[in-house]
This record gives sequence, structure tokens and C-alpha cells, in this order.
Amino acid sequence: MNRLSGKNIIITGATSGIGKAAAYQLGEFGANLFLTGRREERLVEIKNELENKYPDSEIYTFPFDVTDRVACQDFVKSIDSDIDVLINNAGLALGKDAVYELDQEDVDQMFAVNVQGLLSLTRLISPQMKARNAGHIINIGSVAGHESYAGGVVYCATKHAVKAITESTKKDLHGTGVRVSMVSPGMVETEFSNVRFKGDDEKAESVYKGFRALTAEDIAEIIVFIANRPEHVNIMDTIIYPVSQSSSTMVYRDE
Ligand code: NDP
Ligand code: 8X3
Repeated sequence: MNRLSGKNIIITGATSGIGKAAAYQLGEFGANLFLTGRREERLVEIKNELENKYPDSEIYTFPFDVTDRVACQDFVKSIDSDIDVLINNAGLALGKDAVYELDQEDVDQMFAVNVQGLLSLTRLISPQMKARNAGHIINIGSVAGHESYAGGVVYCATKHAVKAITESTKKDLHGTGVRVSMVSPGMVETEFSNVRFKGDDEKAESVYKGFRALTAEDIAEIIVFIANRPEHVNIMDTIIYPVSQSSSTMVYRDE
């Protein structure tokens, strides 16, 4: 059953990976999409492709940085439709350094995007959902929000924060019709590791060698499933591993 046709859905971080895959799958459902990310040319390309493929969907693009609070406010002010679903997907890891080797700029950026950016949009969009007694906030967490690993002190802290924010948001909206969910993927082959290793593409590729990692489309399917449940069904969290992964650090590789 398609419960998403004509719904207004924001996806942050729609220029690549999981956010982009979610945009295509939601476009197929006939949802109207409000796509964000910093890379404007990618947003334009995605909008053009989606409009050709899914003429029933309206596609709007908003290039901005989620760490820019004024830009977040301007974005929300510029939308004159009620938002049915907010997918807080924009996020990143920077480096895999031990706590005693951390780069302060990396620390600040991870908290700014993964925690403060997600909170900014939730803070700005949730009042209209509460007032309408309807809506759905879907946060993209991680298995790193359930388990901490060496070299992930900040990234894991930010994703633990996403879990806490999701749980508190659900409780803040207790008694309303607003749903709050989280998706917690394991290893997904996207640009995530290229970003984490700052353009060292060989190192990024080696992360996914010798086993079949999840794809962005695998996670997009879970997001769509969660969003497409009946209005009384609130999926709180889903942990998704590739079959070859059993924890953040246990990955069975062929070679
Ligand atoms: P990608 O690097 O492919 O996509 C990240 C997206 O976030 C891009 O669209 C990027 O857009 C956007 N983004 C990053 N920084 C900012 C910013 N400052 N302002 C606005 N947008 C920003 O990675 P994934 O698709 O894998 O990651 C998506 C989410 O999934 C993240 O929250 C990540 O933590 C999470 N995740 C990923 C896993 C994985 O193994 N890949 C596993 C578990 C969770 P642009 O650069 O254009 O701004
Ligand atoms: C990304 C998954 O295990 O690389 O959230 O941190 S992991």
C-alpha cells in the first residue's frame, strides 16, 4: 500500500548515498520532495532526473549547510507547505583517530552536523507537526549509536546523541500523533568513507573489501518502510547489518 503519495518530505543530505537513494525511492511513491545538501549542482541534477522519472512528484531543492542556523531558519521559512516527514540524514565521520590524537576541527564539525544540524531542523519543523497533531521525524543514526569502537570516539558520541535525541523527541511528543523513528545502519558503501578519510579513496575502498556491504538502496528501503506504516504505527529503531557484519568491529572478509 502506498501511503506516501502526495506527502511532503524533507530529506537532508540528499546529494549522495542514503539520502539520494531515499529521494529516488520516495519519488517512485509520488511524494513531494524537499531535498537539501551543500552541493547545489548535484541537487539540480537529481531534481531534473526525478522530475523526468516521476512527474507526479514535486521536487524542490535547497542548497545550504545544516550547521548554518540562519540558513536552516531561512529554509524552513521558505516552505509554505505542511511537512509530513522530516528525514534527518545529513551526517559524517571525519577521521578514525584515537582521543589523544583528535583534530579539534573534526570534532566540532561532526557535532555541528550530526547533532546540532539535526536538532536545528527538528526544533524548527516539530512545532508545526505538533500543532497539526501529525507528522513523522526519521533520524538516521548508526550502529555507532549503540556501540562505541576505538577510533570512533566523536562519531560514536554523535550517533549516541542521535539515539538520545530520538528517544527524548518521542517522549516530548507523547500524546500527539507525531511519529519519531531512527534507522541504525551498519556498514553501507557510500561516500561516507571517502569523506571520513578525507579523499583517500584507496583507504575508503578498503573498508568494504572482501565482503558484501549494505548499499544506500538497502537503507532507503528501510526508511520508506518506516515512513509508509499506518499512522498509529511508530517504529522506534532498526539496526541493519550486512550479513557479514556482527558488530561495529566484527566483519567477516573473504580475503
Ligand atoms: P554520504 O557521504 O554519501 O552522504 C552524506 C550526506 O550528508 C551528503 O548528501 C552530504 O551533502 C550531507 N552533508 C554532510 N555535511 C553536511 C552539511 N554540513 N550540511 C548539509 N549537508 C551535509 O554518506 P551516507 O549516505 O552514508 O550517510 C548518510 C547518513 O547515514 C549519515 O548520517 C551517516 O552518519 C549515516 N550512516 C552511514 C553509514 C555508512 O556506513 N555509510 C552507516 C550508518 C549511518 P553535501 O556534501 O552535498 O552537503
Ligand atoms: C557508520 C558505520 O561502523 O563505520 O555509521 O561507524 S561505522
